[in-house]
Amino acid sequence: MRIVDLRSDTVTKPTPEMRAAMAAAVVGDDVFEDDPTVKALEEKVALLFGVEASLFVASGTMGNQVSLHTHAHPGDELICDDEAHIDWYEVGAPAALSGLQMRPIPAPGGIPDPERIKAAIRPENIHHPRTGIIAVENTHNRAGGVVVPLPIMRQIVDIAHQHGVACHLDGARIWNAHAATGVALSEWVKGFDSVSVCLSKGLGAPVGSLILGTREFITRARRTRKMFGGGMRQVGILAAAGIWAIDHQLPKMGDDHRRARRIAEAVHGLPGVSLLSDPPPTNIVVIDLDPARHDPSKVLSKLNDRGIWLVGFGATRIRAVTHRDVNDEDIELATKALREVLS
Ligand code: TLP
Repeated sequence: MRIVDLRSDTVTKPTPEMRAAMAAAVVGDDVFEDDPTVKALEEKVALLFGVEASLFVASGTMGNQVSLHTHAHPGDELICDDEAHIDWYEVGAPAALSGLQMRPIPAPGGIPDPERIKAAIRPENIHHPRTGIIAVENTHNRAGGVVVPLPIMRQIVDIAHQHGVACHLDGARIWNAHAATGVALSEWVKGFDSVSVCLSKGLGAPVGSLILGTREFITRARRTRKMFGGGMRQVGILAAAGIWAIDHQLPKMGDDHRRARRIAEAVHGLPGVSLLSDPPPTNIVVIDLDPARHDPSKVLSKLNDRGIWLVGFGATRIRAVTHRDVNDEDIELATKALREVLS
């Protein structure tokens, strides 16, 4: 049976061309900073985003956590939104690894309110934790791939800096914000003190993320990465996949967004079905099911029986994510199955 795997954009497998680039990669020991392919990737990404430097890390979680740790002082407070990946899916790492206290702020629709963030910054007082970091996520995963508008990002960065607070961007899918809006990657990261971007989501590389920042920040982040066990050796074989992904996949990301809209159109208006964002702004489709009509776990298992894989995304919610390894034919199979199961 043909499987259409829409569980996440992390499920892509390296293409034969990507594998060829990996096999041909010139490598060295990256802890000694002499892997030329890692260096080439880090320089390419820094240039693309208009920042001084970047650092290859194993995952998006590592990118976020190495960044947070490099900024943090134990006992500091970390402000993020209450649906942020950092809060939901990173295993409590800010507290466990960096001694950070979480201060999640509601952000309806995934769009943080700069005024609410400003109000949450702690005033100077011997009793209070110090507000150390503000983190923003763009595109926003749990909000259904929503693009946080550029003016909001800029306002948050300004507020952070006016209060002497570091600002971090979880830009795992910032590529999708760029593809959806046409706004340059460099604009999306402007002003942030650190940014984490993933190669292993919509770009379809098998492994890897990068941290972006000033040369001084990246030098310190390199030490944190080593402390977290993330110093890798002949890792140019993975960096080569990343370079290939940026060159070949970035220009095609709009196709994923078009396919996500196709899924949304197919389920739009079905009884007991609503979409968190309609139309979906990027490659994530979050479908809300009325529990009086649909049992999400049964829906998922019936879809599974038809070879269409989605994930549960809350008690009454399922998620489909489009990516390089699903084509138009796969989307037709998925929409047919979704209509059958949800009608
Ligand atoms: N998200 C994964 C799961 O962890 C939920 C997914 O399937 O969407 N930031 C954001 C915004 C993410 O969505 C993810 C992964 C990460 C960071 C972490 O990346 P990895 O999985 O590489 O550690």
